[in-house]
Parts: sequence; structure tokens; C-alpha cells
Amino acid sequence: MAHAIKQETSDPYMYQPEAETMPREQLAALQLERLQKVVAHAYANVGHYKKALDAAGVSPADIQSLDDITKLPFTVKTDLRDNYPFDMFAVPQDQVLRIHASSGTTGKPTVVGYTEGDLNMWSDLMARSMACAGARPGQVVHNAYGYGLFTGGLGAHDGATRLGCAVVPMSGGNTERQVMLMEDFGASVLCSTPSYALNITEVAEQQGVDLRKTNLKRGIFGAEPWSQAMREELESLFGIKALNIYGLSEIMGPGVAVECDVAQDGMHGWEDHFLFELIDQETGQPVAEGEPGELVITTLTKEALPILRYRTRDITRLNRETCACGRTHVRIMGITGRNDDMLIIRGVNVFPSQVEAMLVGLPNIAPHYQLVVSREGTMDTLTVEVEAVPNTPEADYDRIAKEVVHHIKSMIGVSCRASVMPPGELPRSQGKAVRVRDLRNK
Ligand code: DLL
Repeated sequence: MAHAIKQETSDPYMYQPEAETMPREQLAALQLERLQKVVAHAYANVGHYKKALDAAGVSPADIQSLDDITKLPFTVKTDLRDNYPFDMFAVPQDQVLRIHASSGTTGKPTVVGYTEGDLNMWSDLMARSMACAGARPGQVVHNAYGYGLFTGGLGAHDGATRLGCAVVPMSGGNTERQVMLMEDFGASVLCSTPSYALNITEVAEQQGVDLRKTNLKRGIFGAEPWSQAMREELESLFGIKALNIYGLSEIMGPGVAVECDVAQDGMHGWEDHFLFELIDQETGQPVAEGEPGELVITTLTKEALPILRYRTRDITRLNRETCACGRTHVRIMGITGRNDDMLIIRGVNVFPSQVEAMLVGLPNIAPHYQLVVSREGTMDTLTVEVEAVPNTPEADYDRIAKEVVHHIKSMIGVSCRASVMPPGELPRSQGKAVRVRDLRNK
């Protein structure tokens, strides 16, 4: 399908140019000053950190250089759960102005809190991120991230308002109405998960709306892994540029890192507010420059919930070269997936995003899929469920399935089965897509 991008060129417009292009030595000096403050703040005000630092034999005064961060213990998700709901907060309750929580499939959710200063900083960073991704003051932003305890909806909402955009607070769902309002209100920017964006394109097609003819210019997509192939698919279906945005509630929410409109090559992680490390998942040691590893983030300016060395479980690579856009902040080169989403099928590591990269673009297959893992005897088996594109004769399903199996074997190295279904059979995403159905413990 031919690309129909409505705005090819982009200027490197910046919301906070001084911060975004700060020379690296200056950035490092700022980071050290802020790191020392945040460690002292966490140690003095959070029981968990007092205990953890004492146990590691390290005191805030030991942080004399940025490298000293490795003396600090890691924070993991269970630390937040163990201190449910508010014991990780570093400020008195009456200074907390917002609470978000992640749903979590089992047990108690992970709870996060924000002071007025934190909300202000978040709005600024989201405004910065949206401008970096090509949004401009005065535009209409259609926000289809879920509103509620999830940080996506309100995070994007406050950022777009701060940037000076008119926000349409849609949240997820009611997709036919979303298509109508996106067209009628002339939205320039769509904020949603990539899987929900795909759902929107399908509903628009059913309604006879050609999204490429609307005013839409940018998609700011994130909150779940997505492949380059999916990016090309979305860019083509909407006639937009699609930019990747990253964040997590424990650290802030959306706006921790974002791709720039200029290079579209890795997400700028905002180093004046966060310190990024990449570690080997097994040893916890730093990986060599350019190697993949688990992203570890320290908040440098958060008041209500300072977090030291948070193990995100997200796998990526870092690039510290200055970007073509002029921004100096480190680039997070896409998220392959979370290490807890990685499937190990008969010894082969498989991320859903790798399978997605394979499937999207194969002829006769719609870009909807699910991976089903089951156990037969002692063997784990993977079945890839895909949908045929409309009007594919059922007699062809078997041949298509064989092609899928062949491609996955040759590209990823894992043997699987494929099940081709008629259009509309697989569940459609309303927010974060469920890519894996694990039947092994059922
Ligand atoms: O997903 C925050 C967010 C909202 C980010 C809207 C971007 C846009 P959580 O629900 O806490 O927060 O989930 C965080 O989602 O650790 C990653 O595993 C995953 N994730 C977020 N952004 C991306 C991305 C929000 N761009 C978890 N690519 C993170 C891949 C992502 N995975």
C-alpha cells in the first residue's frame, strides 16, 4: 500500500529547548546534583529505603559521582506491593494530589502518588514529549488512552493541555464514535496504544471513512511493544507519522521517553529527570555500550514517590550519540518486550513482538494475532492464531497457515502451529492488547 503521509517535513520544534539540547557534561552535573538530593530524600522519608540502604551498607553521603549509583540496591515491583498502599510515599499524605494504580493480574495493585510539583513536572515532560513527537500548540489532540487509574489517559491529557492543544478526552472504546469525532473535530494528533489504533482503522474502514483524508498527521503510540512492521502498517492506514512513546507508572507514567519527529530513531529518555542504566538481567551488572539489557531507571526529581534503580524488566539498547534533531538526551532504541512476556518454547526465546514483525506484512493475513502456549506431555507448544484478510477463500487457509509456520521457523527458529481464522474472530484491543494466552497451568 502506498504511503500517504500528509506532512513530510518537520522542524525540530522544542518545548524546553535549553533542557532538551543541554551539553552532556552539564547534563551529568545536573544529574549528580539531583541524584544526591533524591537519595537523601528517599533515605530520610521512606522506611523501605532507609532499611535497604542500611542493609547494603551505603549512605546518601557515599554518592559522590554518577558511577556511585551502582552502590545503591535495586527497587523491584514487589517492593511497591509489599508497601501497599502508601508506605513508599516520601511526603505527608496531605501533599499527595493524585493517586494512580496499575491493575496487576494477581493480588494488590501497584500504587503511585504525585505531589503538585510532580504533576507539574509530568505535564511539562508530557508537553515536551508531545512536541518532540510532532504535536504543536493549537492542534486538536484526540486522546484515546484509557482514563482512570491507568496513567495513559490523564498523562497525555495534562501534557497536551500544557502544550496548548485542544484535547478531546475520548478514553478507549466506543470506536465508531471515535472515528466520527476524529474526522469531524479535525484532530491532528491521535494518542492511543498501537493495537487500539489498529482497531480504529478497521472500524473506520467498515464505516467507509478514509482516515488518510482526515486532518490527522501524527500518532503518538505506546504503552505496549510494537514492531517496525506495525508502525509501517499504521502509517500507511492513517497516512500519518507514527511515533513511539514510553513510560511506566512506577516512574511517572507516559513521557519518560519519546521518539522525535525528525529522526524517528529511538526514544529520547529525559535525562534531566531520570537516570537510565542498562544491566544484564542475570548478573545485575552494566552491559557494554550498545548491547541489549534490562532498563533500570532512577527518578531524579520526583517528590511523592522517589524511586531508586527501578528494574523495569523492559529489554532495550541505549544510544548516547546526539540525534539529528539536536537533542542530547540518551535514546532508548525501542522496547523488544518485557522479560516476563518472553516465552521460552523448547529452549528458544520468543518475544510476541518478533512474531508480530513477521506476521504484519505477510500477504492474506490481517495484522491481528494471538500466541497460545500449551503443554503436551512435557513439551510446550506454540500456536499462532491469525486472521485471514476479508474475502480470502477458506480453501486457502491451510496454505496460509503453512506459510506462517515456515516463516516463523526460518526467522525466529521456533517450530509452531498456525491457526488461520476468518476475519473478526480474534479479540480486538481496547487498550493494551493481550498477545499471549498461556494455557499451561489450566
Ligand atoms: O503504559 C504508561 C504509558 C501510557 C506509556 C501511555 C506510553 C503511553 P504502565 O501501565 O505502568 O504504564 O505500563 C508500563 O508498559 O514497563 C513497558 O513494559 C510497557 N510499555 C510502555 N510503553 C511502551 C513502549 C504505561 N513504547 C509498561 N513500547 C512498561 C513497549 C511499552 N512497551
